[in-house]
Amino acid sequence: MSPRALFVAVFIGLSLLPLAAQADASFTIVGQNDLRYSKDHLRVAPGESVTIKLVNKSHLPASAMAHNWVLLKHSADPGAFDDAAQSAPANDYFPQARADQTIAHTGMVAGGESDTVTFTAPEEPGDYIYICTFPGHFAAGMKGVLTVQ
Ligand SMILES: [Cu+2]
Repeated sequence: MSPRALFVAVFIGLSLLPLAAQADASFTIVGQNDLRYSKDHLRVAPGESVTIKLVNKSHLPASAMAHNWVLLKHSADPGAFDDAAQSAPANDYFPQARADQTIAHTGMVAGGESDTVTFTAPEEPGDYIYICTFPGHFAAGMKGVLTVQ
């Protein structure tokens, strides 16, 4: 590569960096003892790279107050998915047999801990539901909507 071609390549690369940075969406969501996500509505662009950091700020033991974040496909029934999750305590309440109904999920996070997941937003615009599958939490309202538009 000639010095001039190298210069042009580097220039183009640098000029694309801000675009790449803008194309990423990053959210920190906190769960505590109130069985709510601190953010119950997220907005992203189709095909965008999305990073979710779930932080559990509860001081209760993990057996009493852990949280996860599970983003469901449109094909999934949230209630049925949550029912199935209750049968999977050994897998942190994530029903592996229904993994194909999810777009992304974090691990189950105990108080004082966090987990991060990065995924590609669906290309199909619409509202996608996310839920916490720790026993009782979804039923109590620990859910939210990720809007792709
Ligand atoms: Cu929870």
